[in-house]
Amino acid sequence: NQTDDWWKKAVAYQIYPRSFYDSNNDGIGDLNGIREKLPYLKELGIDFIWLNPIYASPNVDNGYDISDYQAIHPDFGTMAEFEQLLAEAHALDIKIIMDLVVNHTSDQHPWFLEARQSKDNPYRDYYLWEDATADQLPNNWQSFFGGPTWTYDETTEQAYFHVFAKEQPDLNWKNPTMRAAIYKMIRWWLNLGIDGFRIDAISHIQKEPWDFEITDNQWAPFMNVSGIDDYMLELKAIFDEYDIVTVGEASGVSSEEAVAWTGNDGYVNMIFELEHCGRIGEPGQQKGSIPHLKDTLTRWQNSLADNGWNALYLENHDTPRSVSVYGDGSEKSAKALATLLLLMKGTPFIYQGQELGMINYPFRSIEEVDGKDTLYAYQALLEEQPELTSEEALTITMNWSRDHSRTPFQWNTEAFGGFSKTTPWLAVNPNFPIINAQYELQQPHSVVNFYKQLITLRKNTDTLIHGTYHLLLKNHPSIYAFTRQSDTETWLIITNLSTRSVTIDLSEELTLNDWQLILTNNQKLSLSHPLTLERFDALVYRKRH
Ligand code: TEU
Ligand code: CA
Repeated sequence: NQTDDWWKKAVAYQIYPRSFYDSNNDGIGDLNGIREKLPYLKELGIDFIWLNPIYASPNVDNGYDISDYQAIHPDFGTMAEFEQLLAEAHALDIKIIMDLVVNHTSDQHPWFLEARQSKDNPYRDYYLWEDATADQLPNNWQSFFGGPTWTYDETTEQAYFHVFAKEQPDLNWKNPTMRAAIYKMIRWWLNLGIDGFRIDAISHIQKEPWDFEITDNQWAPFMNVSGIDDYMLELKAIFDEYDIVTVGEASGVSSEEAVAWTGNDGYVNMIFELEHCGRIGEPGQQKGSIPHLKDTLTRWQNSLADNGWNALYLENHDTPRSVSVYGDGSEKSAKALATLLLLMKGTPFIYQGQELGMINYPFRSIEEVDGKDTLYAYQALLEEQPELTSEEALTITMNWSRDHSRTPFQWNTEAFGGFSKTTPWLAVNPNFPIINAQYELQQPHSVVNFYKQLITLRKNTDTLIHGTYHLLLKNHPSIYAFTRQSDTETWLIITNLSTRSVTIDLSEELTLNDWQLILTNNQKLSLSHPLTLERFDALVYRKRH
């Protein structure tokens, strides 16, 4: 029975291990640090954790460039420590899913070190090589991190293909021997007892022919290209042998196609779409557009209403902080966003620190930045628009930088926010004396306690898990309101995602009787026509039928 899937009732929590908790005070978060903090996650009400990559890696892309899939990076600990973390999490009834990065490896992976030796090396065909010269690459496709998708290799006078950095060569999925090696690795982790995978950049594993002509979308040659289904079905066959949850990061898969990806007999249980956060950082798009957010999330809710399942998120390790993008940095806006995230239909993913209302970092100079793509974009911007001052270029670049979400978790008021006793790898946000877990847990009206309430509410309410979603006030520029409905009850969720007070009229959509206010971040408003909402008000009502 589909409705019994455990992951539909679950609340997930994303941990960026490097920035969660540093147990041995070397400035880098680690596995023992996560293990020490499991009780915190239990108290929050978390059912499963997604761990960003913890494998051996030269860290060109913070662990997304893997040099050994079956080894733990010494920064994070040992395999024994990983197994201890898994065992203790399981004892608390918390599951753990791992990042599965199989679009590419590190250029330091033994397979690639072999492959680049010679054209007839047995590993050569694990990757994508074409004849080239230093000035004549096989085509003009551009990579996500900037620059060509091809890097010329002098030894063999060919170029290899990569959709991310040149240190992340793409695997050749057409090669069955390569696929078998990846599948063996996948089984190895699943046999160890992990609870599933978040599958990185999986929609890029299939590429168009090299002479494919790019028209409107420059990423089209490697975005969910036809033929990918064969590989997804092979992966699915493995996943189906285990009781696990699988979440594909699948940019380029449309909300219509997502039915095939996540519905009955879908390849994975759910996918992360990237459309709703896609516009942040475009020129003139410093703040997230609320109409765009509403439209996109609603399209996905509707598309997967009867078949398929949504993975819900407002931020992750690749985005700025949602409270800075869609909110005004205030606690109140953090709570309004939490209300949306936890009460839509799908499995919510809370990104570490989001439950505290952590906000963007006030970067003052490019020297403070770590993210490779951010540094590249900053340089490119200065080259394209030499009239910009470095401050202006920094401001524009930082609108969407990945570094905002990667600053260390703020545990308490001690030095470095209690993350570490040494200077951390990335600076702690100076607001840690007010935004931190310890302080907030003691304050009944804090952001973290609001999250706890929402998580409990959701987990105890079948209608909030399986009930239908219906958007209200579709064309309103700042009100995000919807209902969740089952045979027995209707829930009404209203948020005002704006710094202004707004008066709305729901008389065409709702009758007034029998609504009970269940949760709010501000005033105890009973439902009326018209209804005035203050800045970032969030209200949750229930009506039993
Ligand atoms: O991100 C992948 C990612 O963002 C692309 O798949 C996306 O489709 C593209 O940028 C177009 O919008 C994942 C990880 O989350 C990220 O941290 C890694 O850097 C990246 O993969 C490479 O492994
Ligand atoms: Ca450490």
